[in-house]
Amino acid sequence: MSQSAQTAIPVISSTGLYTPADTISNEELVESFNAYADRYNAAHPDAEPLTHSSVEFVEKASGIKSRHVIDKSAILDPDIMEPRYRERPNDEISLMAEIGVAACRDALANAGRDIADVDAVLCAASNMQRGYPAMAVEIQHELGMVRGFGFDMNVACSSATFGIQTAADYIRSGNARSVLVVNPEITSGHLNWRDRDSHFIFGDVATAILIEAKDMAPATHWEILGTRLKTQFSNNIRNNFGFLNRGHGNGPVDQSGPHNDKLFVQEGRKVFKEVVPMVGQMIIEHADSLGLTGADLRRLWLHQANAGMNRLISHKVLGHEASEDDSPTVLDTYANTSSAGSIIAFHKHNEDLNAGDIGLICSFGAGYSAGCVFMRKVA
Ligand code: CO8
Repeated sequence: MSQSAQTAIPVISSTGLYTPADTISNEELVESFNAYADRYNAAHPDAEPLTHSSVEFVEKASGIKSRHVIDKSAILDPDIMEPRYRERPNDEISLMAEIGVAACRDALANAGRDIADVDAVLCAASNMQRGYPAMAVEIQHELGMVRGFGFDMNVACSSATFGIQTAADYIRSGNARSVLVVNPEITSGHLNWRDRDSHFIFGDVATAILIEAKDMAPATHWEILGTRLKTQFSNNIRNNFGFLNRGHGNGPVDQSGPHNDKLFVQEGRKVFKEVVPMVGQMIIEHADSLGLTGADLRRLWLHQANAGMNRLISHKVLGHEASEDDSPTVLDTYANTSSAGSIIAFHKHNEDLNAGDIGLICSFGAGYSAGCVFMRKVA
């Protein structure tokens, strides 16, 4: 790499989005859960009875009204309550790569970028469809990249921001000049739709972010001013699904009941209370290190997990109640899409800003993990 490549400034050239056509409203979701609970209670008269879910609770506690999923019919069938995806042969693209490719193509088109210019693909998501070959390598192949490299990375809800910092570091060091970070999140595959505490939380989507050296970026782009990552161990959000589970000798897991510890579980109230101050403090300290205050920030694109969390974090950072214009939400229609949430918010709500405006993409979630990306618009 040349000397100029080693000192390149990383920018976000574009983003891309793939949204599944199927949607599930809170009303549909709660109706199906309550039918399941009634059937379970009738079939298990000696067990602790399951309590109905409620549309009012879901919207009030989370801000979620609806979510997109790849296939709604089996999820809503009280006799199944799991997604059903056709098993694909090895010579057909996998489902996770397919939706990732769709988001990447959208990002490439939005930047007017030829795939031949792209050096690397990082597939950054909460769950990977398989161990190997890496999803990123399959996406790279499907996009028609005949050089470069790809790998997978998982930092749960913070996967996208960790991917952005990794890509930005490659660009600063000269190891790459154009990097696609792609976040295919098929959360429906790892959500326990029979668990009243969490059945409403997640949705499916894929996002992609094209991070490039400034000298090759399109005229309109977002210059990355600084990135910062943080992790702090917590058991409050867990996913115990893993390849060693069969080694425990417990036999097949009973899928019929409401609680299945091999799927997503969390202590939502504790997460809320612990993550809000952690993230607020992190944003303020990072902004300060860049010579910025809340008053300098035109918009916050926060992780989309809970509307109340975002209200509190925005208030702490901006010093006043945030409007939808200050801190847009997509939670109402997409629900929590893990790492993709803040990127969807950015994708849908950045074009109206002006040259010189400064904004922040911020993620937070399991680990705990959190990531900040401060940017200035260039147009
Ligand atoms: N319907 C009706 N009532 C309900 C329901 C329901 N569906 N669920 C719970 N309740 C009841 C409870 O039983 C409780 O009743 P009681 O007071 O009588 O005991 C009452 O409502 C209050 O329950 P909670 O305290 O649990 O409710 P909260 O107000 O805390 O709201 C939330 C729950 C919405 C989950 C909230 O705590 C929250 O959003 N917390 C933040 C969570 C968060 O940000 N998590 C991040 C996780 S995502 C991530 O990092 C990576 C995940 C990777 C993807 C995985 C793919 C699947």
